Parts: sequence; structure tokens; C-alpha cells
Amino acid sequence: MRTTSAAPAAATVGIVGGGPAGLLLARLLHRSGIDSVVLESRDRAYVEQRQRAGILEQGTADTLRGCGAGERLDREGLVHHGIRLHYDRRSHRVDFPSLTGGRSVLVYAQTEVVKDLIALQLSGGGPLLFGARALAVEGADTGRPVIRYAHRGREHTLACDYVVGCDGFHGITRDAVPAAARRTYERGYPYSWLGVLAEAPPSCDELVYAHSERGFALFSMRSPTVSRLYLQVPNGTDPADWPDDRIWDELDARYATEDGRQPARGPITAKSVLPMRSVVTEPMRYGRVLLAGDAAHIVPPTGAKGLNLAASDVTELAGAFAHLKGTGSTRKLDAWSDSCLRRVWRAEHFSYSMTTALHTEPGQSAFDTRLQIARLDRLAASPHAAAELAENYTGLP
Ligand code: RFL
Ligand code: PHB
Repeated sequence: MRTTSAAPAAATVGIVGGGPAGLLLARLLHRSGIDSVVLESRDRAYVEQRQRAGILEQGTADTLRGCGAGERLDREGLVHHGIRLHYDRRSHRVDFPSLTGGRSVLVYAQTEVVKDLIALQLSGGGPLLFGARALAVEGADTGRPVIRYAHRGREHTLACDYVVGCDGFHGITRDAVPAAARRTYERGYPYSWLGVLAEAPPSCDELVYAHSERGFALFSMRSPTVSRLYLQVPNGTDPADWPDDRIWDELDARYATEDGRQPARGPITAKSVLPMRSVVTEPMRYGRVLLAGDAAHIVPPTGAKGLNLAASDVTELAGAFAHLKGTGSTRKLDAWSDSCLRRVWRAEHFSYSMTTALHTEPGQSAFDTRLQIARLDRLAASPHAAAELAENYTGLP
């Protein structure tokens, strides 16, 4: 196994952030014979245990398979052919294959994707340094940008042909782009999600997105014995105000069906509150610095797009670097930001639509609630309306 103790000083591609975007990019570059260094500020255990996404589009799963990270995903991932929309004490199933020409999604947690990619990188890839915090990226508009980073109590520099910021929403790479050269579009939401992990079998064999006047609830899963559940809560909620019984009672109330079925209960092993926001930074490239994944854009999690967008960004970017290496042409690299942003804005719109269709705003009028029900009724009644959801959810080409 390659050690991670050395502090490298040069790389063709310097990658800031060892989340899914950074790790996948490093694997894809390695496959094309392009060297890279990944700098990750946290330790390995933290990165591997951070609870986040659960849904992989087919395209994302195919990319993971293509870079050698498909074995466990194919063994343990759960193929889902649809989701349930639950509203007005009714349940409607959206069938993906019949609406999309055969597409489906895979339930395989981001924690597992990250574990698989880290294991591959450490056993046969370029350097991946944990506890390596990038302090600044300098010289974006020069021919040789530099990452200044701290590792094991000392400061180092990494000189690169290109730097890719895969350092998420709170990263520092974005600051390498002068404020005058970038524009950020942003929208907040007046609610957050309380996410919990429970040792309880999922209440349904598919994900249930539940609209309720009490607020939205999502019933997801990690395995046949572990549920991943979300409740809409007010911004600023403290998870300590939600003891386990309160969570289960609220899930029951939001899941109320005519047949009186209720989710199975079990020990809750993790609880956290996450804010919801929509953000896009344009352009995604400035000189020799590029921003990918959450570093460039955030979607509210209702549409399950964040991880998949990050994977699409770096898949296309790795292709552009391979094209540069093979032909000497920057044509694909030059087109990358615009090409990604078209996909990003589509996903922003889908995530926003799913979010506003299913959540109840504080003080929402009865009129607005009836409009939401009318919108959900339309999805239930019209294959055209349902196909729009199914195509976006399973991933547009
Ligand atoms: P990440 O995962 O935030 O990784 C960024 C990494 O950069 C590191 N870092 C630094 N490293 C070095 N120096 C610095 N100065 C650094 N600053 C930061 C961080 O430690 C971290 O390791 O971004 P990336 O790779 O772009 O991946 C994006 C995804 O994580 C994110 O979009 C998804 O999790 C969003 N999301 C979902 N996406 C889906 O596609 N499907 C889902 O079902 C889904 N569910 C979710 C979600 C996100 C959630 N949360 C918590 C926001 C459910 C939730 C609850
Ligand atoms: C999850 O399982 O964590 C999950 C699934 C679907 C979403 C968001 C999160 O829309």
C-alpha cells in the first residue's frame, strides 16, 4: 500500500478535497495515465462516515464500475424501479422503467462510494493525503497555479498544471477566482431536514416522499435492516429537541395512510439537521482553476441530485483532460464549464420543483396547499407529468 506520509510538491492535476468528486476525478485521471494529488483536510474515518446521499443514477453507477469501483456496489446496492409519492392520505407509485424507457436508480450510500474509492486510490493510485488542509490556491491565471497546504504541522506548496476545487460548499478554492470574474446565484428555503439513521427495516421497499400539512417526510434506506429517514423541521432546529419517540410519532403522523400502516421502529443511531439551499457559481473555470461538485453548486436534497451532479462534472472533466493529453487541444476543457452549467441548471430546477411541491412553508395558506395537491394529482393522473419527474430523477443523458 502506498504511504501518504510524504508531502508532494508537484502534480499535473492538484485536487482539493477528497469527497466523492475529488476521489472519483483522481480515479478517472489515473485510468487515463494522468497523475494527480488529492489533498483532504479531514481524516479518513471522518470522510468515510459522513452520512449523506443515498441514490445513484445509472450513469453514476456506470462511471464507478468503469473505474473499478463497481464490485461491492453491484453486490450490495439495491436497484429501485420507482418511488412513492404520498399525499392527502393516498399513495401513488412513479414507475421509472415504463416512463423512461427502462431506467432505474441504485440505493447505495455515499459513505460506501467514498470507502470504495479511497481503498482503490490507496492501493494503486496517486497520493491521497488526509489531514492536508488547503490554505489558498494562487496563480489561477498563470501557467502553473500553486496550492498552499498544511500537513502534519508544516506548510507545503503543490505546483500544478491545473487545480480542481472539489472542496465542497465551504471550500477555499472558489476564492482563487477574483470576485469580479464570478457570479453566484442563490436561493434559501424557510426549512431544514432532520436526518436520522435507524436500525429498523424500511417501511416500504421503495423510497416514500410524503407531503403533509405537518411538513415533508422522506422514508429512505441504507439496507434491508437500516432506514434513513428525514423530517422537515424549522431552520435553526436543535436535534436535541427531537428525542427518538418524538421523531417516530412525527413520522407516523406524516405517513398517515387509509390502511393505517406505520413505519417499523428501532434504535436511532444518528441525528443531524441540514439546511436547504440552491446555489450556482458561474463560471466553473477561471484560468487553470476549475470548480467541481458542491464547490460550484448546491441543490436541496429532495431530488437526490447533488452526488450525481458532482460525478457528472468530474466524468466530463476527466474526459477533457484525457483529450488534452491525447491531442494537445484544450477544446473540451474550454467547453467544460458551459456544458456542466446546462446540466446543473436543469438539476437546480428539478430539485427546486420537488422541494416546493412537497414541503409546507411556515404559515402556508390553505390555497397554496390545494395547489400542491393539484400538482401531485397531476403527477398521479398523467404519464406525461410523471415522465418528467422520472426522467429527471433517474438522470438525463
Ligand atoms: P463534499 O462531499 O462536500 O466533499 C468536499 C471535500 O472537501 C474537503 N475539504 C477540504 N480539503 C482540503 N482543504 C480544504 N480547505 C477543504 N475544504 C473542504 C471536505 O472535508 C470534503 O471531504 O463535496 P463533493 O465531493 O462535491 O460531493 C458532493 C456530495 O457530497 C453532495 O452533493 C451530496 O451529498 C448531496 N446529497 C445527495 N446527492 C445525491 O446525488 N443523492 C442523494 O440522495 C443526496 N442526498 C445529499 C443527500 C446531501 C445531504 N447533505 C448532508 C447536504 C442527503 C443529505 C442529507
Ligand atoms: C438518502 O437516502 O439519503 C436520500 C434519498 C433520496 C433523497 C435524499 C436523500 O432525495
